[in-house]
Amino acid sequence: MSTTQTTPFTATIDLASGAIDPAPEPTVRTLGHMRGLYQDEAGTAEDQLIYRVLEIPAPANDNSNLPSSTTIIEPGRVGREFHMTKGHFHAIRERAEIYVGLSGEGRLLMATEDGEVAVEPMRPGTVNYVPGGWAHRSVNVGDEPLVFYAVYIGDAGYDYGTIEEQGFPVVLVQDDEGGVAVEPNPRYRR
Ligand code: M6P
Ligand code: ZN
Repeated sequence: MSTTQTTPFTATIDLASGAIDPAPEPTVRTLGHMRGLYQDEAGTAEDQLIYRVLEIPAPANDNSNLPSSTTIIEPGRVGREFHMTKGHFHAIRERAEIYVGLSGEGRLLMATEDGEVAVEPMRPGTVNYVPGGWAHRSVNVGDEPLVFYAVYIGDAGYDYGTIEEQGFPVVLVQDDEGGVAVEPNPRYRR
């Protein structure tokens, strides 16, 4: 793949809110966009805001360029489960990704197709490395918005279908004392 020539540019991120200047069109995910991903959706509203993604585009979808984005996950739960992203494998499985925590408290849930699991902390200043082959989902376990910045390879692509069909091996739920518990996902299937 040849290197695509691009022009240098600068964007600005507000570290507290995740807002980007110049402002891109946000990708908005409500509960209605995530049906089937939570364990207990009884009585929930289609328009419950879960998260937004703001992308700083890279000029070409190739393996020489690095698009990046902020994600803002609202605090809250669906049943006992904390608000989270859909989660995905990369369509090109070996493509890696970097997450930088900006605001709030979260967990980065990762899993391989063999069912290996990792749960890493996310808070201001954390740098999470997502190796190739690991599906990734971020989870807001705090009382404030979880804001993080992600950088990925331009041609990585999104495979949401595998997670929609199989789920992650574990779920992150609020326990009876108000803490964070990692429990086996009864609906997980490999
Ligand atoms: C991070 C990156 C993005 C991703 C977003 C939301 O910002 O990994 O590529 O789109 O999180 O996650 P998802 O696409 O799984 O909803
Ligand atoms: Zn990714």
